[in-house]
Amino acid sequence: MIRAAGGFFAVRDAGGAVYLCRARGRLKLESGSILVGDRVIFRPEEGAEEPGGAGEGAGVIETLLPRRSVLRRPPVANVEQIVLVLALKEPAPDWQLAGRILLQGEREKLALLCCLNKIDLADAAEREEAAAALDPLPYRLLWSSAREGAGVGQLGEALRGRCTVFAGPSGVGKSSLLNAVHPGLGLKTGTVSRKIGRGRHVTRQVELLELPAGGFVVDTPGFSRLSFAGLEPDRLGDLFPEFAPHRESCSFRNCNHIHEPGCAVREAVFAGLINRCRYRQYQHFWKELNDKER
Ligand SMILES: Nc1nc2c(ncn2[C@@H]2O[C@H](COP(=O)(O)OP(=O)(O)OP(=O)(O)O)[C@@H](O)[C@H]2O)c(=O)[nH]1
Ligand SMILES: [Mg+2]
Ligand SMILES: [Zn+2]
Repeated sequence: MIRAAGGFFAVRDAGGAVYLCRARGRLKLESGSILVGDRVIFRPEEGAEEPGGAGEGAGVIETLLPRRSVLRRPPVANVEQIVLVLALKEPAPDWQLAGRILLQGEREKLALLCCLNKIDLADAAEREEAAAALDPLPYRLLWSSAREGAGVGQLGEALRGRCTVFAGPSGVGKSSLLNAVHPGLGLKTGTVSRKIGRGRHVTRQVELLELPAGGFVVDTPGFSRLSFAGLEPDRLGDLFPEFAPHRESCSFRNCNHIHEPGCAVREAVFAGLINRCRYRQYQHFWKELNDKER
């Protein structure tokens, strides 16, 4: 399924033809039960085997196939990789939101790439600040400018042959970067409000696009809030990959790395081996999850 449109689901078949489908019975009851990226079995409607003049036929979705991965926000199924896009400026990076997106990716065991965009707008101090926020993190980092073309070639390489979702706040340049990689996509891009320093939610829907160089990409509307659902606080530490080399050495087997004595993760934070901001984020998320449980 490549796009939801007014109660219909646009489904692309193996040959690239697109069918506007209704969902059958049980499948359509739950809203959001079929996500962009979902693989489905569908039956073209009588007389619609040959997609019409607009290149679109009609059909009915019969079955939803098992998912390899699912993200809640942006809502998308079966992607292999998340490109988290942040702008160095206009709007300034939201590390808290970034952390939440990374956690979703870790939870689904997806490849993660952080793209710091709009480097053309930032001075050296601003770049350093961003680098510090991400150091040392086990994620691939790409500095880019959709406007001037920096990093665009590498981004194209990272997308080739894979199924990737772009995620991040509104106005950071997700659609602009995709256009820079593949000008033929012709995605609509917007402006950032000077007054409130935020994007204007130009991309309105989640849409799966085929890349000319092979692979698929999902452009998504930016968002600014993301809450955790169904995540146990005990599991949170597992989703911070930089804790992994240390947590085996914690005195307690089920250490929460909050205030237990002999916590090797906290020691690593004090020793500068784990990014302090990321650890603070961990504390913050842990508290949030515990408050929710109670
Ligand atoms: N200076 C500069 N501006 C950029 C860059 N990338 C994007 N922009 C501008 O930032 C604004 C927002 O870009 P979009 O691509 O629409 O941002 P988006 O992340 O897709 O936003 P939503 O669709 O609302 O989520 C546009 O005015 C772009 O021209 C960049 O690298 N440098
Ligand atoms: Mg966009
Ligand atoms: Zn610990």
